[in-house]
Amino acid sequence: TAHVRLPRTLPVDDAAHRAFLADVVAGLSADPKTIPPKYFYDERGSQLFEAITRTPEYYPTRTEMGILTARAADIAAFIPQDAALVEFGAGALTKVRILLDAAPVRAFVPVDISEAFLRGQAARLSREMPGLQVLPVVADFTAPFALPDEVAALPKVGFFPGSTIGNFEPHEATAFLRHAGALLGAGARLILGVDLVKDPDVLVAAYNDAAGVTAEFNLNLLRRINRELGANFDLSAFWHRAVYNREQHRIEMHLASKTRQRVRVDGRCFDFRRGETIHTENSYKYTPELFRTLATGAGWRVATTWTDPQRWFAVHALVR
Ligand code: AVI
Repeated sequence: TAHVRLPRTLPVDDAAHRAFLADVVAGLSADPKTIPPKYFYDERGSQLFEAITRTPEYYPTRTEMGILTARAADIAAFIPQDAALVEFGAGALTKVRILLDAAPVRAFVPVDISEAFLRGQAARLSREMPGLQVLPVVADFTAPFALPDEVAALPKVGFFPGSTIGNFEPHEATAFLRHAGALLGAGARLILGVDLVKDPDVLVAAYNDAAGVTAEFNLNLLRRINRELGANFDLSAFWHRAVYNREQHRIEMHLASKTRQRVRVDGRCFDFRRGETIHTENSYKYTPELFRTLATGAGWRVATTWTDPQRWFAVHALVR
C-alpha cells in the first residue's frame, strides 16, 4: 500500500497558538520581562486555580461565596424575569449555581478560554438543571466575541465574579466594561465581584499559601510554555514571588530566576540575570470609591454594593 505522509501535528487552534507564541516572545523581549496572566489557564492551570481557592489563606472565593449566599434573594431581585445570564470566565460554575438556584433564568451562557474544562462543566450543569438552556461559548473574553443567537431577544445580565477584573490593568478594565456593555446591550445589568483594599499581610498571605499551590500555579506557566511553545525552562531554576504594591494597590506575582541563565523559546534565546523576574500577574484591589470611578468612566452606574462583615470583598450590581 502507498505510504501516507501525515501532516505535522498542528495545535488544535493555530491562531491561538500563534498569539500565545507572539505574546510570550514579546513579553520576554521586554524589560522588565512580562507574560499576560490569561495564559495561566490551561487545563492544569485551571485545576490549580481551583485548588488555590480551597487553601486557607486565599479568602476571596469563600468570602464572595458567603456574600452571594447571604444576599441571594437581593441579587435575584436584580435579575429580570427570563433573562440570559452571561458569565465571563466561567471556570467551575460554583458561584453561578447560587444565582441560578435563586433566580428564574431562561438561558445561561458560560464564556471561558479553557475549552475542555468549560465543556465538561457545562455538560454537568445541563444534567443538573434540565430546564435551563446552557449555551457555552469558547472565547477569550478580553477580545470581542458574539453571543449565541438563541439569547438575542432576552434581557441580558452579565456575571463576572472572583475579582478577575483585578487581573486587568485599569485601562483594560475600562475597555472590558465598555465591551461588556456593548455585548449585553441597552438596559443590561452586570454583577461583579471585586476584591477590596485591606491589610497587606492578609493580601500577601493569600498569594503565598503555605502548601505552595500558588507557587505551583505560577510555575505551571513555564511548564505550559515548554510544552506548547517548545521552550526549555528549568522550573527548578525559578522562584515564585508575590508582593503587595501599595501605591498601585495591587498584588504582583513574579517568577524570579535563581541564577544567571539562558532559555530558548521556539529557537530564540532569552537571557536572565540572577534575581531577574518575569512579571506574570497583577491583582488590583479596589476600594468601593475607586471601583465606582472605574465603572462610571466605562458607562455603567453602581446601583448596589454588598460586602461581608469584615469588608474584605465586594459584590457590585451595575446598570447601564
Ligand atoms: C483569577 N484571579 C482573580 C486570581 C487573583 O486572585 O488575582 C488569580 C490568582 N493568582 C494567584 N492566586 C489567584
